[in-house]
Amino acid sequence: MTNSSVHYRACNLCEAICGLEIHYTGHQVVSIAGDKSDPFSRGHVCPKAVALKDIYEDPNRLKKPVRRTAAGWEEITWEEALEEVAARLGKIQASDGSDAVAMYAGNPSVHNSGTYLAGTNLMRALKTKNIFSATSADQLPHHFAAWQQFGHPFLLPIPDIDRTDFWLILGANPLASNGSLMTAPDVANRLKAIQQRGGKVVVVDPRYTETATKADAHFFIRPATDVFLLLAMLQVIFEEKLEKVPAYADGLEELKALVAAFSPEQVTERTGIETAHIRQLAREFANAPSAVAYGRIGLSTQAFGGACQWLVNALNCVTGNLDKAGGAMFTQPAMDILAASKGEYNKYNRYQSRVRGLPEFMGELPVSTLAEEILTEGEGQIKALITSCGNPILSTPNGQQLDRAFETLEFMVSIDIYINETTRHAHLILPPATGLEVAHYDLTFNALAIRNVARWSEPLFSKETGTKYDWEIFQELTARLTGHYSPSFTPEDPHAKVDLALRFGKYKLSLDTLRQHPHGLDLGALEPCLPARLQTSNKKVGLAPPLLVKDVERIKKALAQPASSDFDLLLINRRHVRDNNSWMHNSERLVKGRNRCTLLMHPQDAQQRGIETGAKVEVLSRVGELKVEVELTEKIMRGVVSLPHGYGHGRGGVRLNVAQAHAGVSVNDLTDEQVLDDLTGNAVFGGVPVRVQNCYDLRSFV
Ligand SMILES: Nc1nc2c(c(=O)[nH]1)N[C@H]1C(S)=C(S)[C@@H](COP(=O)(O)OP(=O)(O)OC[C@H]3O[C@@H](n4cnc5c(=O)[nH]c(N)nc54)[C@H](O)[C@@H]3O)O[C@H]1N2
Ligand SMILES: Nc1nc2c(c(=O)[nH]1)N[C@H]1C(S)=C(S)[C@@H](COP(=O)(O)OP(=O)(O)OC[C@H]3O[C@@H](n4cnc5c(=O)[nH]c(N)nc54)[C@H](O)[C@@H]3O)O[C@H]1N2
Ligand code: SF4
Ligand SMILES: [Mo]
Repeated sequence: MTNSSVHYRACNLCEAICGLEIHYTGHQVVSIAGDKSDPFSRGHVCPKAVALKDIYEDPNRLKKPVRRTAAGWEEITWEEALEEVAARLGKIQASDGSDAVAMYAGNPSVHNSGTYLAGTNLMRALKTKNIFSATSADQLPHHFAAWQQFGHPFLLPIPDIDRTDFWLILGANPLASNGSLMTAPDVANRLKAIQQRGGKVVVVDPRYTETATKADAHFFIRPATDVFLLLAMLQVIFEEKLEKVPAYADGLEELKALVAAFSPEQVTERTGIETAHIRQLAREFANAPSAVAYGRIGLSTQAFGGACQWLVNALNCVTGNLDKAGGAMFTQPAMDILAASKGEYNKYNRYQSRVRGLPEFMGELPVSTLAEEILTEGEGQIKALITSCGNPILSTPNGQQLDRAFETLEFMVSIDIYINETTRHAHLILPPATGLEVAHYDLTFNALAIRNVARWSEPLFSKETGTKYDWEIFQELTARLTGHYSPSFTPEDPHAKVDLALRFGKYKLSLDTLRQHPHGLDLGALEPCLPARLQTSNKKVGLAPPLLVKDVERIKKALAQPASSDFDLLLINRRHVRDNNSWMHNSERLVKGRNRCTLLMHPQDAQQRGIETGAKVEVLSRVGELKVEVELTEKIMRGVVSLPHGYGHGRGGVRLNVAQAHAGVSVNDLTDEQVLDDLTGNAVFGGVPVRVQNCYDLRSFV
């Protein structure tokens, strides 16, 4: 490595934002390792970091705009592509109205500051109500609860795991996912440190996960019943007078009255957790010197996602653990996205989706309604679609229906680096420079980190001649769509905004200061900041906010009358440390080894159905069916089966050579776009009713 140069940057692939030390010569990556001098990640990386090299070198990655023709994809110039996109979108909006053009923004939008900063302007310029994103298949319930309880959807409490004495993890598997809405690189060692200082970690999950194996206790819970468990824990805490409620909390008496109906006895059967265990869990949580409940995607993507996040916040608050070291705390980031977005996101139900009448939240509509908005004729029908950084075909409910819907679009353009399951439907694909070629400041994840941190990443390699950054693409499109384009138009680097925000921020930093700290800056542990930082009009934390209180009726109904179904198993999802949603299976080093796209099933459930390990089974749900290899394990609860999310690369027309050789099946060919968290509109992936049978059963039946 003597002749190589070294570059330091943050890994932008997941929320852990690990510091990287990259050795390179010329335009060749020699090695990628953890940056031991990064005070936050301390040298930690996961196997995905090295895949940044694979993405950089990937022969399937697009570098020039392409147009779909009868003879296949043809490369065209940027000028031609951008003109065509603007002209076709403009024409459709002129004849069918603004809403006829929709946009979907996917997850990497928030991992790429250029995209994030420039993308919203394009959304605004479209003047369409049909804005969708991965948010409504992910963390929307967290924003909803934060808006209702703390006054701003981005005021998200972060578990202070470096100081807690009791970490209750529900519906999250940070050892595989590396954490979410909790930027905490090296979560495995942080978890171990809790135990080493005498603390405790408890996991509640229908699967005995990688995180559960490291925890002090694990409880199997029946999918989508966490809301009952949380209500019962609160009931015990109030009944036994274990609460320590801060003065700035509002609605305590109302909350007490609401939870009274949910004793452990009432919820034990539905949750599958013994009453004694619920009581003990509530007591231990309330009596710990400090404790924090943390519920992530397994809690958000269920029928009571919003209520679950409300009750997690309530549990932290009434036990005196909100805004306290070792509890759930708020960040005070160097660039405060809260200040930058005051008023803009506190919006709910200003308009509804056309077909199903689903409410808007934060300027978006639920992605579960995208297909029907395209397929249902009438005024306001979606005729054209822009996707950016997204693969909704594999990542949102009922992917097969979306496949059919996208086929009918008059025009579709994708801003993306690959021809994948979604973008193969596009008429044009506009590929941005990405990864090691871009500058990056983690606007979102610095603001969700368990310490106040800041870091700036310079591009390692200059982008190739003739390629464009995502922000250049967005700005050129926006200018054309709004009539502000002229041949002299020059896009402006949006990171100037970051510099400005840093200068005016709490720590008076600047991009130059950050450049002098290539390993990142640690700005200290999270500090108490309530009630000052609250954005509610009465400067109080709402324990019983009106929209959530209203949802309790639905919860009561669900407890009294469990839905009956012809489908006798409940499907949940999982992540593996070498996956990243749907888009990193084109790296050989990440997909090699044993087939990971298997259906996990309990041996007794298998025996009942005459299924043996390694067998190919048929999985059926209301919306679809697929065939997959089964893997028997006692690490999954009886009555529950699990598939990974993000596979299904076997669809025709995909150009991902490595991923296609490890195609797997898409769990979202089974998930149901009609079943939502009715309160927030979030997609439901946990507890999808399915039936599983040997493939030959079906043949003999026919
Ligand atoms: N059943 C089920 N479904 C799920 C989940 C689940 O757990 N179970 N998880 C949900 C969650 S949490 C999320 S966040 C969503 C993710 O849903 P999406 O964000 O829609 O999907 P991804 O698979 O992340 O696709 C990312 C896309 O971005 C492209 N891309 C990568 N880097 C760049 C870049 O720099 N610029 C541009 N323009 N494009 C880029 C990739 O090629 C890919 O097409 O999926 C959700 N869907
Ligand atoms: N390696 C890897 N890392 C990732 C990603 C990835 O795809 N791969 N994706 C990134 C993204 S976009 C996100 S949002 C985060 C998500 O990060 P996490 O929230 O940690 O996601 P998962 O690992 O899917 O963990 C969800 C857990 O919920 C459980 N679960 C399912 N249903 C229920 C239920 O009803 N109740 C309870 N209590 N548990 C349930 C599942 O068994 C699973 O263990 O991960 C990020 N990091
Ligand atoms: S944990 Fe996340 S941020 Fe860290 S190296 Fe892996 S993918 Fe990158
Ligand atoms: Mo996500």
